[in-house]
Amino acid sequence: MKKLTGIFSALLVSYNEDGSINEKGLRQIIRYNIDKMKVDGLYVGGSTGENFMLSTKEKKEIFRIAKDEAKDQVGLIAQVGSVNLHEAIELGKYATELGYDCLSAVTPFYYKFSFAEIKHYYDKIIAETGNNMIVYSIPFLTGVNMGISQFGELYQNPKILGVKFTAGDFYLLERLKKSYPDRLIWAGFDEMMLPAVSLGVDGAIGSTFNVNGIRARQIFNLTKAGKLEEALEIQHVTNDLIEGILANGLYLTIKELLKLEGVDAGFCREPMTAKATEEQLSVAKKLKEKYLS
Ligand code: HMN
Repeated sequence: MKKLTGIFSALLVSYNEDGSINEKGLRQIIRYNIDKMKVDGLYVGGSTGENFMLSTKEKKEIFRIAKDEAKDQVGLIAQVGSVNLHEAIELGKYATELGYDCLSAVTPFYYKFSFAEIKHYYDKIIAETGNNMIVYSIPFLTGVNMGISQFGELYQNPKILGVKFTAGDFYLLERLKKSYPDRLIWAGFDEMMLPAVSLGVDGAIGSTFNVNGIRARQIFNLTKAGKLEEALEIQHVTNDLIEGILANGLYLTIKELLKLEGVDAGFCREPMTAKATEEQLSVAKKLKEKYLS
């Protein structure tokens, strides 16, 4: 198994204007992440891949292409979570057969599942696939908030390696690290990387690393080395960039930034706005000139 710590890009997917997968563009995004952003790995099938708007067949196709392009060059995590447990298991088996190093699954969403149901969901995916698992916790999108004791119950399953923690609750983050020191934590908000790393996270998984991966690594390494002032300088610049990206449309703008680097990052998938307006393009150009040249 490849190392799963460090800087992992939440992989963007290139779509054609009709919403179909642009395989050539997807391969270019993967190459850019590995060759230029020098990431330690890829988180495939996450929010950033616009995954929750795709069919099972399309999700599998993305897992296949990503593994075929990345081979064993970097760590690969497959996000297989779905409100349809049968789909999550099918995807988990598929990604495991392809050789993904680990699975991840978003907490089941939309319905108000009980904690017992959530635990059953993870235990069943793990039992059916035999692979390791990273819990994907993103309460602001799923509405699922788990506390320290609930994580402890999930961690009774030894195949759960830890959590991708996309939240700003640093008290919970600190408590998790202290209570379960053998479990890993990946920071999920790129704009809060410094405080998360200072509290001891083991890795970070982010959308903006597709274009800002070098700075992300600097923040990670400097913070780990205790050089907080230097790390903060880079976090400030990073957050100016992220603020601009968020205000202009998150995935759409990162795709435009990639296109300005010669990567065919394509369109977004409807119902997200598929194509950037002239105004959004011009903002992306300014962001590129100011922060990525
Ligand atoms: C994924 O599932 O694709 C990512 O792991 C999600 C990641 O945590 C990103 N969150 C979302 O896009 C909702 C962040 O990188 C986020 O985009 C960034 O911090 C800007 O807010």
